[in-house]
Amino acid sequence: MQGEKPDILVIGVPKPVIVGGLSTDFTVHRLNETRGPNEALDGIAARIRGIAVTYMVPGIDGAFLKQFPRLEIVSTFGVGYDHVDAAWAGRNGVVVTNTPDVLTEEVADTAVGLLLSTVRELPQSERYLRAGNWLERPYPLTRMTLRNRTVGMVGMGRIGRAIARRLDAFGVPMVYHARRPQPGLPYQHYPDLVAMARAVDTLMVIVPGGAETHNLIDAKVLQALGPDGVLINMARGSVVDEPALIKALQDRAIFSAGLDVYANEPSVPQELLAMEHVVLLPHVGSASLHTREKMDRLVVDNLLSWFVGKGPLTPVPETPWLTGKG
Ligand code: 8YV
Repeated sequence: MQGEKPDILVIGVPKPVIVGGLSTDFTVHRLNETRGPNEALDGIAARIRGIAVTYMVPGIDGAFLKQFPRLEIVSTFGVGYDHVDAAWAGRNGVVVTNTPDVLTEEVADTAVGLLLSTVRELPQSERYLRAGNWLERPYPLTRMTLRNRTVGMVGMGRIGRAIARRLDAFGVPMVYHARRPQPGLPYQHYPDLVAMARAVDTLMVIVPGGAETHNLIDAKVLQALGPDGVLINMARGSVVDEPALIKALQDRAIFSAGLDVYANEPSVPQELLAMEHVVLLPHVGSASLHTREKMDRLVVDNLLSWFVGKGPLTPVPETPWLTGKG
């Protein structure tokens, strides 16, 4: 990189791979993570040309971003970027990048693990053994099984396809709901989500968060899924109407749920915690050292690539780089 080092603002936990990776080529400033993104920027705002977001810090919106008159790029951690107003950035000539692909297989592995855990009650049977109950009698046979289930995929993007590949190998029939049918897929496409929920007994939710998918899984969808129904959410808490899900579980309108994400993380509703038959993971879809390091590295590499003039490596669709406005 030639000339003066660009000033980068790091928002969120100062991860070593990100802060260390940036420190040679950039002047790195850190926003105190405990005070969130809206604290006073102590006169550095005018110098900032790039922002690195190290996890899902909420509130990276237009009002926040417009404090930086020289801002060129926001490089955020995670494939989901609903915490960044990418549309505002796109309209204002700011590139946004995320970290797709490097987490696809890991999240798909976790999704299948959560599905199996939920239908075969694996966490519950493990708790049973630890409590010494096996010495008394065997764990009860599970009412649910993956055998004879049909999975309705809600979303068929990169991670959805990786999950589908795994379920194909398991011999599990699948159909999918996506805005448009996708060429080359052997599964039936349902344009109508309620109709798909009625036709299957298992939903695997793997769509992006944001306004378009807010409360997509509502009371009507859960009702259509029915009393043998299992809901797996690997996407964002915002995609599921959480109070409606709690009511459906309490009323046994559906049988169970496996959740990796919640509306108000890291807080999980007491009603869900109280349900023994529901499997709750603390948003660990991509959370291995192996994969998180690749995601952190991609946050850095997007900034490096941009500032040596090679363009962003993984821009989001709203970014001017793709729409030709930049
Ligand atoms: C992360 C994710 O756990 O990539 C995503 O969209 O949800 C996960 O990989 C998330 O970004 C939390 O920081």
